[in-house]
Amino acid sequence: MNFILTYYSDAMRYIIIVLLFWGINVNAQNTKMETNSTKSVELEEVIITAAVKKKIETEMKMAVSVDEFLASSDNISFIKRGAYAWEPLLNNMSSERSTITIDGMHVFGACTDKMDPITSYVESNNLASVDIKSGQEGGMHGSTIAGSIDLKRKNTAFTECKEWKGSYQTGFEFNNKQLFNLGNISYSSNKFVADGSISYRKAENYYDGNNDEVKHSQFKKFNTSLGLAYKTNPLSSLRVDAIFDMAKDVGYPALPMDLWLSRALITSVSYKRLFEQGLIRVWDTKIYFNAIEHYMDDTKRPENLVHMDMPGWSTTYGLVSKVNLKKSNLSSEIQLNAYNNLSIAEMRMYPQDRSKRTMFAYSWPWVTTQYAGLSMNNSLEITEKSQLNFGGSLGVNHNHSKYVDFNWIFHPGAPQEKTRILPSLNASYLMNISNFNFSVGSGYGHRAPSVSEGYGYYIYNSFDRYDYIGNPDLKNEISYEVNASAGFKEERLGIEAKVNYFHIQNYIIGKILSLGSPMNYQSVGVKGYTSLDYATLFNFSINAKYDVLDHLHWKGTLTYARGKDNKQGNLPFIRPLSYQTSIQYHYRDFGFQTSVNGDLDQINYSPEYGEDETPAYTVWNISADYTFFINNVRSTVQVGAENILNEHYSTYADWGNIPRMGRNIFTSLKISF
Ligand SMILES: [Cu+2]
Repeated sequence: MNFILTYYSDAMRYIIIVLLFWGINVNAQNTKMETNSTKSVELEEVIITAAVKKKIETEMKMAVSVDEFLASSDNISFIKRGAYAWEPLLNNMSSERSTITIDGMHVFGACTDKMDPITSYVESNNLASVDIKSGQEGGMHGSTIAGSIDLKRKNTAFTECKEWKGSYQTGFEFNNKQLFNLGNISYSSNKFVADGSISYRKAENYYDGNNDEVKHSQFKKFNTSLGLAYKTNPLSSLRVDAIFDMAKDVGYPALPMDLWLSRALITSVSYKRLFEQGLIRVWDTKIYFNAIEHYMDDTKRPENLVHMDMPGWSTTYGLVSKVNLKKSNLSSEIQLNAYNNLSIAEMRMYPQDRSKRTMFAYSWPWVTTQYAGLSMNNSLEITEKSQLNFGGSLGVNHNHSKYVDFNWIFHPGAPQEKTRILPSLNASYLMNISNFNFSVGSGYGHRAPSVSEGYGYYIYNSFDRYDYIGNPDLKNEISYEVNASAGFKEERLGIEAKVNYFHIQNYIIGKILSLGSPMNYQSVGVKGYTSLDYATLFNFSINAKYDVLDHLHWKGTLTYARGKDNKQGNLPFIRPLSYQTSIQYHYRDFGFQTSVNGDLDQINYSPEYGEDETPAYTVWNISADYTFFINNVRSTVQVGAENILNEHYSTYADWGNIPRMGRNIFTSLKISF
């Protein structure tokens, strides 16, 4: 696999470099022409994608990382182990409880310590949008409890005339000396489309609010992607896509080790067909393959007396096939998901002398997960002002552990294979009354334990300092969910409140095991994954925006969450009351924006799961930009500062209370043609 990845990376780099130069040459000679004569079906499709498209930038910053962009969504929070690869929590639930996909493709991280959430394998310049769905509404891509996050890649539409488009972004962030360069190019014609992107980021250690260096917080990331589409006939097209991502020398200040190298190759071939009439409107099928390799490194930490190499590999192939149907006032979407994943993680222990290996174990003993599921979503327009959405899915999940002996140490006689049936149902009702809109909904769904929860062996968790052991016999986690929303909208003012409540049966969490001794000298004991009878979770958010003047906009968000176990104890990683407010002002080609965000005191923390009380904090940010044109080239420059007051803080979800970045001045330039 190593060989394949290296080979692909070199080949892809070459192709992209050639494409980039070719693009620049051809564009110089190409005169642009406007066209209105696209087919109606294609137009319809373009409009749909245009409506979904949301720029990957936040109010404050036009050049953001994928993590920074996700952080601007009010139902996503993060566990942070450093400056890189934050673990997204949807509805205050850990990433095992949500499905995170790239264009519907399942990709699984190769790190037992969650250093590599899927969001770390894409880059902001190869994404068009991120589709976040809460709870069982997110069940289209497979079984879930918290919902789904689908990262949608850039995908240029066919055009009547030949067209070249491109952009280049560069920037520098002063706090951690982060330099980034992101380039994009696309070519489109009537028959053929090509999208290419390339990016490189390099950052050194960052400094906290006391101007102290946070050691081991550096990173380097290279990412490139290529997509080629060919129109096989006026209504169908074939597309090939690939992403290659490589991170090197990434520090995780909150963990006892760093990352030496992680590589991902994510590929797919898809076929899409549109239908001009009849019940079926769109049929979209994709087969995919992705391979991830992950190598940790603890040799740069002087406190480690014994060294452990913990490499991991995750290989997935799968199929997604989707049809969109429409008949009078009912539109439906049916999706078939099937995938096969193999997760392997090794633990090799060495004394100072690396020629003597003292121990070997599989922390993921070659665990295969096979999943196949059929999902359906329907939306029925009852009247012009009311709509009923309903759907469900049925999935089969099969696990196999090749080296089951490791699982037998704590669970003697546990079966080597396990098959689970994962059903899900959801319904919601939406209504508009003049300027008001309301919705109520409900959901029910199962999920299978993750590879670590089911089959993990001595996975060290530096947050509570326990080694975790998986249990192959865990029951399915079962979620019962209700949700509601109410909104008001008029010309200048918009306000929306959302609430959801989850009752999760067989909630999976680690509990101290009396047997077994810790393997790592830093760990204080062994915990086994077990099921609580139930746990409950409540999330609330309110969003408001107001156009004070034509060019002066205000926005505000307030979120609150509460999570409890079956004994009314607090669940870990639940965000305290948090707020965010921003003002944006435009004058001609100038833009100014300022924002304040923060969390209140974390009162409901959980000492049982390693948490302590985190005090309140407030962060103030400011930025300004200027846009100008030179011929047809649009350029924007931006200068700003995050955490202007240099507040020294860490959030409730900062692993090991590592302090966050202090004052950070950032500059960026974006050129697009
Ligand atoms: Cu790792």
